[in-house]
Amino acid sequence: KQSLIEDARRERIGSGSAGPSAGPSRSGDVAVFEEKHGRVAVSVLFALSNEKNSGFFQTGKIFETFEAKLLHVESRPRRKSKFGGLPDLEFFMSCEVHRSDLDVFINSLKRVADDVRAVPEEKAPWFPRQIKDLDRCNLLITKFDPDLHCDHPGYNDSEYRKRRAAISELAFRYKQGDPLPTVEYTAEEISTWRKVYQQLRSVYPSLACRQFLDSLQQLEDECGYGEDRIPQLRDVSAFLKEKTGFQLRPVAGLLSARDFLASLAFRVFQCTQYIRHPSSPMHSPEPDCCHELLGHIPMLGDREFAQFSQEIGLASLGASDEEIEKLSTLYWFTVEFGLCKQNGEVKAYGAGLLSSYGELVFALSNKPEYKPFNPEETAVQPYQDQTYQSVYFVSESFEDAKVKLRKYSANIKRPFAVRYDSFTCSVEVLDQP
Ligand code: HBI
Ligand code: NLE
Ligand code: FE
Repeated sequence: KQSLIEDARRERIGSGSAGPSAGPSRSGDVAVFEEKHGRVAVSVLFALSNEKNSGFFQTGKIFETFEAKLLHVESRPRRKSKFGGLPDLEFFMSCEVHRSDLDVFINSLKRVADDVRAVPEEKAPWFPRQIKDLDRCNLLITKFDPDLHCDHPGYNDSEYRKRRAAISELAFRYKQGDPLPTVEYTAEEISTWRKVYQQLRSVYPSLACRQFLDSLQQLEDECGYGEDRIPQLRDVSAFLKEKTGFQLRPVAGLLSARDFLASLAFRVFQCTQYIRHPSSPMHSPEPDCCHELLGHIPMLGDREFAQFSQEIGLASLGASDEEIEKLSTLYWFTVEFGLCKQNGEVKAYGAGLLSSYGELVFALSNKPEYKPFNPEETAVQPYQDQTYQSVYFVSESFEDAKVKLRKYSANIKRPFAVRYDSFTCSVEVLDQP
């Protein structure tokens, strides 16, 4: 028995020195469904006869030898053993192993177990399992970069660009669990904030939804919101944590939709900390602290809405690129630009509206087109990210939007289901029945 393990170890060292194998992630009859940083997650099904009890412990040794990190273990009785004793057991194990070890690992299992088999699992993109994995969700997309895009209002303003770079640096250095960085805002930045705040505050009572108004009032009473100072992420994050369990993390700019949505699954909201250019306070095509603090934060303080946001996030984990595109469009027409009915009137709840005086007034002016929110249709509606939307979707209520989204998410094809465990801030991955 010992020699078997020794063989495995030797083979492992041998194949390890050959370097990581390139090419497709399918190895023999084992489906690989995740890959990042040289480790892959595999699901293996095998059977062990119960005549000799040692089989299970031998497979255990193999997992140990290959430093396999177990993700899931299950067993079930298979059939009565030939000798009429205890039934044989069938095992299902998911684990992470080094990519270069995969073949040898499987071959080693085949020597001690019967019917080592593939679990019909499709390859799914990597996704974070624990809140600290969000440190790896940092793919920025350069869409409205003041350094690269000549129509960005800050393109010709070198002071502005320097400031943006310095604030971005804080986000690049941030690791999950660090205290949130504070920014000493300049008088000019505060003056931009003041303009934005005053203009918007005057129209909120007639145009914003009830949940937003309630939450903003609390932020003004308890969290230092007001026109004279730009709230710090640290204070706001502590406020939200108490209200809905959401917390903030700093981000340097627009993230890939996949990374951005993934953080929502953990009730983490990625927030920019710089402010828009002073030349265009009433609308900015990119997120900035006005957008996060005025548009998103009050909504994230509402329990129902927080849950809606997290559910979009959970639905995105491991989804295909096409599904991510649809979820991100759904996010766009709800969380960013959504309208909802309240007491017979239509109100704004989307953050992109609640942070842009120009678009907020436009969206509720009866000029654009309005459609009822319906995930299948909304998910494929082309959208506008440079200027105002030409169509807005109206939900009956958050509850209604949540129920519809849940139905939609349940139809997304994934070879597994996910469940968030709030005690450990981690995502459990379950096999789809
Ligand atoms: N990144 N920082 C940041 N903020 C957003 O609001 C944001 C993003 N990346 C993608 C994105 N929004 C949209 O694609 C959503 O529709 C997901
Ligand atoms: N247009 C919004 C604003 O001006 O605040 C920002 C939208 C970010 C998606
Ligand atoms: Fe946003």
